[in-house]
Amino acid sequence: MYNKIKELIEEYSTIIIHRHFNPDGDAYGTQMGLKSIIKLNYPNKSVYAVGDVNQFSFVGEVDHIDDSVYKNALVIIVDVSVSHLISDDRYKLADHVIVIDHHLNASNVADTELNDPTHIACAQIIADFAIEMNLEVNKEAARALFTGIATDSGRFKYPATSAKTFEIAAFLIGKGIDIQEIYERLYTETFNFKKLRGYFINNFQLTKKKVAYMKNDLTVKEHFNVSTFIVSRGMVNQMADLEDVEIWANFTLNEEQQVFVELRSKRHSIVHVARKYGGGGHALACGCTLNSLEESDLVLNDLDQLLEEVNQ
Ligand SMILES: [Mn+2]
Repeated sequence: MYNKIKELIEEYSTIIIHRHFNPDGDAYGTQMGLKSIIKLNYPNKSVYAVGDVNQFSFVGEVDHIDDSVYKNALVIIVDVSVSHLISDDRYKLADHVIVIDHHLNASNVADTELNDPTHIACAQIIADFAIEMNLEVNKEAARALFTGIATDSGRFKYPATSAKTFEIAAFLIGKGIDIQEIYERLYTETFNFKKLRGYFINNFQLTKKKVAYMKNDLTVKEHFNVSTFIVSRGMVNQMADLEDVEIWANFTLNEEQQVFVELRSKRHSIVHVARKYGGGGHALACGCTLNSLEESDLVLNDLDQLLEEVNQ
């Protein structure tokens, strides 16, 4: 599959790279790292990165392009497979769409698909691709890809972190990147963010099977002046690393009266619960969307039942 992707990159003169909404370090890092690698190895090609921006924009600048650029272009979508999560739906205008992802979802938009969940980060796939295909990687690309790997692996801590992860990290560090600069960017918090963490630590609840959870109505984001995304995905792991807590869940209402659900588990796969409610993701880190905070109890009941079954 690496060969096929390289051939497609070589075939097209215009390449536009997409990724998911609310980009995390991996989505951003993969996108910017791939853009740098293609530009470095194929200087005559026009390469663009598009999508919404947030605090991870230190990794690289997005491009603002006209619809006409998509004519006869190759689109590469990274770190996401399914249409409703892709930032900027103009990928539909492209001549050919490649999806490169490591989530457990089949793509509904790909002409060519590479999905390898053995990689802890999509950025790890891109680095592996570059190494295997003998493509040059410069410091700029290495900085972006290292950011992706460091963030999606929870700083080299999550279970899918492998020997390969460290080999690739070593390769990227060898390109002269400043790890301290990257970590300072990743760890610096705003005053509100720090206070919000304290709020979570002080207020989470437990079900009878000790699923830790928070239900957040709109007052939480308003009080701390942060986005729904920060309250939701940004805060779920404030309930991690708790004694006797195997699973934790974060339910966050938004202005459209939808509830974003973030589910995490220490060791038991929970992705089937996310899928039951129309969501998906990784075995131990996944999510879904509900129509009201009351429905949260259905999810919590399913998680309690799961723990009852696995602990029998
Ligand atoms: Mn990822």
